[in-house]
This record gives sequence, C-alpha cells and structure tokens, in this order.
Amino acid sequence: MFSRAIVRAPSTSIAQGLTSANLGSVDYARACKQHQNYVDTLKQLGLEVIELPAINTFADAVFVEDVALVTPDFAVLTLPGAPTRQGEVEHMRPTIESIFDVVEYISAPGTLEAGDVMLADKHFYIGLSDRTNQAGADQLIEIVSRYGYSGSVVDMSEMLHLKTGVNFLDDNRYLVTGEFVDHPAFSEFDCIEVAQDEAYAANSLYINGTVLVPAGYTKTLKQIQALGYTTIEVDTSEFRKIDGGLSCLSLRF
Ligand code: CIR
Repeated sequence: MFSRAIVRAPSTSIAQGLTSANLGSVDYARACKQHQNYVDTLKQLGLEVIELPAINTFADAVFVEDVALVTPDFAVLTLPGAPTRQGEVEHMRPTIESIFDVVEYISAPGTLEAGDVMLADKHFYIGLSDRTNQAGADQLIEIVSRYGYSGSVVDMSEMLHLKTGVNFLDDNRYLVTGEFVDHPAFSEFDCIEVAQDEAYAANSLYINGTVLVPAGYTKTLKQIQALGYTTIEVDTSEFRKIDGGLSCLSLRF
C-alpha cells in the first residue's frame, strides 16, 4: 500500500522538455491544471502528497520519477542518462534525504533513470534504454540486493523507458505494449496487451487497488475495468507531448 507521494510543479520552461513525440507545444497553463488534477487524484486515493516547487531551469523536472527510486526500506538518487536532466537530482536530494533513513546513490559511469525501473513484489526489472546503462543497472542490483530485493535487466531498443511500455498492476498482472509484448523477461506473467494505437495507456498507474488510466484510451480502460479494477481517467495530454505519462509524475511509497 502506498501512503505518500512526492510531486513537483511543472516548470515554466516545460515546453522545452525533451521529446520524440510530434504532438505540438506544451501549454504551460494547461499542464499546471492537469498536474493539479493529478495531485488531487492522488489525494482522493488517500495519499499524503509532498508538493515540491517548480524548478524553472529544468524543463523536465516535473517528471520526478526519473531522479529517485523509493521503497519502504530505502531510497536511491539516480544519475539520469539525459545530460539536461542530471542537475534535477541535486534539487530532489534534500527531500529524499529528509524522508528516508537510508539513501543510496547511482554514480558515473553508471546512468539510470527510474522510469526504467519497475518493482514487482520484491524484484526490480531494469530496462537497458538510451538513459540507463549496464553500469547503472549493475549498481542498482548491488544496492537492492543488500535490502532483500533482487533485480534483473531487461533488453529494450525502442521505447524511452521501460515503464513507457510495461507496468505492473498486481496479482502477477502486467500491462504490456510494443516491444514488450511476448518479451522473454515477462513470459511467466499474466500480460494484458495494450493495443498499438493506445500504446501510451500502457503507462497506467496502479495505486492501492485503483488504476489511474490516461484519459481517452477507451479500449485499455475497458480491458482494465474488465479485470475488476476501479479506474480513474486522468488527462495527461500536455505531458504526453514531451513523452511523459502517469507514472513519471510522482514518486510513490
Ligand atoms: C524525458 O525525455 O526525459 C522527458 N521529456 C520525459 C520523461 C518521462 N519519464 C518517464 O517516462 N519516467
């Protein structure tokens, strides 16, 4: 069960965020509104939300998920593979160090963005993406093994982050799309395939029995509801323009 979440307000420079999408420019005011709605939804689910101020010099800083990994037992401050995002970590450090007794760090030559890290029970899947390298993954596996967790790497070549295309719900269930459909790393699990034209909705977010689903992905919404989950649609259209989704916007613990 999650009881808390950390979020950061969108930067005024958010329209300069890194992107491979061709969906137009982010509207800052609309991004702020969508972010507030996201925060309200987390609160509605009973989470205490720690709301950090915007850092306007870092366009992508709203995506707090990439700069830290949090668990009930420890936290890890990462080293993003995107050079323009590395400075975000120093801004997250005081918050993480004030909340967690045990804080670990990823260091060069390792790089790791926690959007590439998916926890399922006590096992971490770590995507080897353009942002997370083998050295970063090796460091993380060594760290988590000291706290009773395990980790393994997942080969990938197409998506930005692991959780862009695969997300753990519960009960051994995963939402998968694109290169993660029939991926050997997840062959033993109950994989729910998200249609190619709704691939963005593979980044739906399970929180304490409810699944947040990005607004507008009807097929995926129905698939998730058919499994018996309560769902809440959350509009993230502005964040999608810079490759961000529901999970990227918070750290949950
Ligand atoms: C980036 O390219 O780093 C941001 N524009 C999007 C980050 C999305 N984060 C995530 O998937 N965990």
